[in-house]
Amino acid sequence: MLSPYRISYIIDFMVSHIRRIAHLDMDAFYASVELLRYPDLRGQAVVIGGGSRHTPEVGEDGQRRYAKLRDYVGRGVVTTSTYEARALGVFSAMGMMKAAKLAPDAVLLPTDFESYRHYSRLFKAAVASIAPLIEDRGIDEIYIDLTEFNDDVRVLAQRIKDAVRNATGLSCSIGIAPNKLLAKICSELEKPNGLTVITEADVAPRIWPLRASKVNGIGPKAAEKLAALGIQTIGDVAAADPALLQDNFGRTYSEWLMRASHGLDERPVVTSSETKSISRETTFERDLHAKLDRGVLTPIFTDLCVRLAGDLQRKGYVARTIGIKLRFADFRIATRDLTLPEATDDAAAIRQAAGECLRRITLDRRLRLLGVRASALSRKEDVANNPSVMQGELFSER
Ligand code: TTP
Ligand code: MG
Ligand code: MG
Repeated sequence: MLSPYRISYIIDFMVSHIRRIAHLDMDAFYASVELLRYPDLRGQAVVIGGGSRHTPEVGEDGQRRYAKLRDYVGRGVVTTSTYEARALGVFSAMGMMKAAKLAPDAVLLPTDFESYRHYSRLFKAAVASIAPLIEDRGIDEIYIDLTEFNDDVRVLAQRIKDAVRNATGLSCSIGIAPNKLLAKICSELEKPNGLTVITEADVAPRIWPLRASKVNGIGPKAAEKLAALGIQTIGDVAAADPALLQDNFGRTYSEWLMRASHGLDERPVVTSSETKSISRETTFERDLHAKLDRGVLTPIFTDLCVRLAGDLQRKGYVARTIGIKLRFADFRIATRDLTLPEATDDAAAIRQAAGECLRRITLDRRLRLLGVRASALSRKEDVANNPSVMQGELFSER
C-alpha cells in the first residue's frame, strides 16, 4: 500500500526536476593528513588525539620513534583513527585508555589543527575548480550540487575524487543522491575511497535496513528513544505509526522523521557566503605569561567573550562551537574548540567553554595574542522555531 509519504514523494517527483546532490567526506581525515607527513606509518593502526608530548622524536640512529598507545596515561579521547585501528575497535570519541586496551601497539600522534585546516582549504579549492556549487559543512565535508552537469554522474564524481587526490594526496568518499539527506548517508556506504550513487528506488533496499542513527538529524538521544519504542532501522521509522511518533517526539520532529525515513529532503545546497564564524581577538601590548600575568590576562579573556556574545546577539546568531586561538611569542599558533550541547549567545556560557578550551593547551611560553571564536552558527529565530536545531540533532554533521 502507498503511504501518504510515498504519494507525497511521487508528487514531488512529478512537479520538480530531480536534483543530483553529492556529499563528499574525506577518509579518516586527520589521520590521513598525518600519514602524508609520516608515510612510514601507512598500513598501521594509528590514533590521533595525543598532545605535544606525543610528537615523534628522531633518535641518534636517525630513526623516528613514535609514542605507542599502550604508554598513554590521561583522560584524553581519540580524535580519529586509521582504518587499521578501527579494525581493532578504536573509533573517534573513545577514551584513550580504553583504546589502549584494544590496540596497545597502535601509534599515537598529536593533533595539528593548522595542518588539517590547510588540507581542508586545498581539497575544497580542488572541488570548486570542477563544481563550484559547494556548501561547506565543516573541516572534512561538503555538499556539491551537480544537477546542472550533463556528464555521467559517476564520471563526474571520479573526476572530483581525482582532483582531490592530485591536490592533497588524500582520498575521499562521495555519495550522490537526489537530496542532501540521502547523499550524506550514501557517502558512508562504501568508505573509504567510496563512490556511491543512489536513486529514489534504492531507498527501500539500501537505506531502510540501516540503523536510524545513520540519518543526520537523528542524534543519540532520539535514537535511544526510538529504540525504546522498538524502532531500530530507518525502515522501522518509515513503517512506524505516525501518531506514536507524534506522541513521543512532538509534531515538528515526528513529521520530519517520517519524511526523512522516506528519503525526502528539500533543503537546498547553500552556497552563499552566509557568516560561518564570528571572532574577536587581541594582540597584547607586551607578550604575557599565562601564569605570571594571570591578573592581566583573565579580564582580557573575559572581555573578549563578552564582546563576542555581543556580536552574536547583534547579528542574531547563536553558536554551537566555541574556540580559542593563541599565538605564542615564537609566533606558533594553538587552537582548540568545543562543541556545546546547545547553541548559545550567552557571554557566561561562551566564557566557560573558552576556559575549557584554554585548559587543553600547555601554556609554557609567553603569549602574543588571544582570540575567541564562535562557529557552527544558526540564526536565533530558526532555533526558536525548531528546537531540534538547538539540540544539535538536525545539523550534527562534522
Ligand atoms: P569524520 O569525517 O567523522 O571522520 P574521519 O574523516 O576521521 O573518518 P571517516 O573516513 O569515517 O570520514 O570527521 C572528520 C574529522 O573530524 C576527523 O578526522 C577528526 C575530527 N573529529 C573529531 O575531532 N571528533 C569526533 O568525534 C569525530 C567523529 C571527528
Ligand atoms: Mg571524514
Ligand atoms: Mg566528516
